[in-house]
Amino acid sequence: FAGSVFAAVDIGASSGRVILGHVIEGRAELETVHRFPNGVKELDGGLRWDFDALFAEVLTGLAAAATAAAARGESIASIGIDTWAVDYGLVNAAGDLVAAPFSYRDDRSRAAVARVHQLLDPARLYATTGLQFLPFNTIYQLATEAHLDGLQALLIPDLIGFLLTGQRRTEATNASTTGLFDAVAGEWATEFLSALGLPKDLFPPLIQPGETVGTLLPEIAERTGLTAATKVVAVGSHDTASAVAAVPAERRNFAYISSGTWSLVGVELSHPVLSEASRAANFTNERGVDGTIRYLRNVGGLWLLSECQRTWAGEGYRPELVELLDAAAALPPGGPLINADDPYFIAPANMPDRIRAAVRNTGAVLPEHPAHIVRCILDSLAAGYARTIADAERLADLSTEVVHIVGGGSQNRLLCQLTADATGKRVIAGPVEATALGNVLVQARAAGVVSGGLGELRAVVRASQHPAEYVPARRPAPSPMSSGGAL
Ligand code: ADP
Ligand code: LRH
Repeated sequence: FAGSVFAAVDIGASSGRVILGHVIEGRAELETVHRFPNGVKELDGGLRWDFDALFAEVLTGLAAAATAAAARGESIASIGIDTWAVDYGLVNAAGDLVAAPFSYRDDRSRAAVARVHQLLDPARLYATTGLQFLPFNTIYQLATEAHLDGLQALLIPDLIGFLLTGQRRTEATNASTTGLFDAVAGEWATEFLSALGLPKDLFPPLIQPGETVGTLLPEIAERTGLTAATKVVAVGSHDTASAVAAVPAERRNFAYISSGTWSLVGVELSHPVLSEASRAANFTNERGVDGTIRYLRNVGGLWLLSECQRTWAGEGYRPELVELLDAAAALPPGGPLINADDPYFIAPANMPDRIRAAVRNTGAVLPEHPAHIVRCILDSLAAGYARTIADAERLADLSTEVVHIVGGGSQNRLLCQLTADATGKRVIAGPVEATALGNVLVQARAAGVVSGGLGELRAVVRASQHPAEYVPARRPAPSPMSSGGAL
């Protein structure tokens, strides 16, 4: 397979990219050939994703990938697709998307939660799906749909795969975020579909990471310059599943934080934890690559920060991110904290005001300057990470020695240091593009370029990058001279 490269289409809530991945002699090299912004839009009376624009970016990216590969005398062996979870597009029998997919940030699903819970007790839902309650889980979104007859729901990466190949499948790691997937059996929880009056074949059949979805439709091959024999291979199509697959862990006892728009904080298990205590702590048992369980919580994320930046930019204040982070780092520790998980922060509206209000509710005061808001966000995230890792250790009955931070947020040195301080554990930061790397590695394994399980894939990640390390700040040693209070 010398000379084979793989294309990863990786679209997060804040940006997308098409990346070429080479895996040669146990090392992976990534080359970003196309990058584009993403975000929710007010469209047709709701917060939606501009899917037509996203799909056009995917085609532009694949064309750029074809050109870049050809320039090196290589050919693209396959394409893998991953995006954020939970959301779906509805497709009719003719294969047309009937509307732009809603975003999980649209609040229409909130009203459906009580209705779903009347039909399906939350304890029963958790015992089967093991899914963290989030008001936007697919199950609640589907409960708002008035007409589903003759339609199929395709999760976003599956929708892209369908438009590329004409094949309809549901990739299993992402299926596990719907609230309609049995965490133990690894199959659809069809009894929940029937209880909600949803068609049994609402979702296409499952496919596992590493299996082939299909080959490119002739018109897609023509538009991108790829050959029609190019395969689309299922990867961990839930972006977090691909990111966790590329965590460069050396041993088994590690915690991870996939840090971007959201922070997905947890551990990897071989079996789900479906206890009431786990439900009370709102932990999720999402499916990982190779049937692993991503036992984690969705803790708030850098959405809080990027939304503040958006608001400030609207007011004419546009500092570089690094400038804001440096100013926040210069502030003393011990400032006010908010609960970054509060659903209050889900919608896109004036974030600095909402953070100030949340701080006021705790009885504290946040000074006016943006640096204080940034520091409050990062302190609150780090506190949330520490709490969540401690909860995961307790609930899954294990202990971790190291915290791996991957994704865009792994570049945030202040956040990494605050996380080391709050957890008291060593933090290893990177890769930034773990998601695309996990995507590429699953394709490379399907092509026979690498072999083995997640341990072997992670060894490739370790051989391919230089992570940054953060050690917990040493607490000041108690001084016999100090007048009191020091521990
Ligand atoms: P998603 O996949 O959810 O769109 P990413 O993993 O791309 O998110 O992470 C995006 C976030 O990473 C941004 O909101 C930003 O806070 C952070 N980030 C990106 N670049 C940097 C950087 N150079 N330094 C610090 N943080 C960064
Ligand atoms: C991160 C993510 C996360 C989900 C959220 C909807 O991009 O996929 O794992 O909880 O988006």
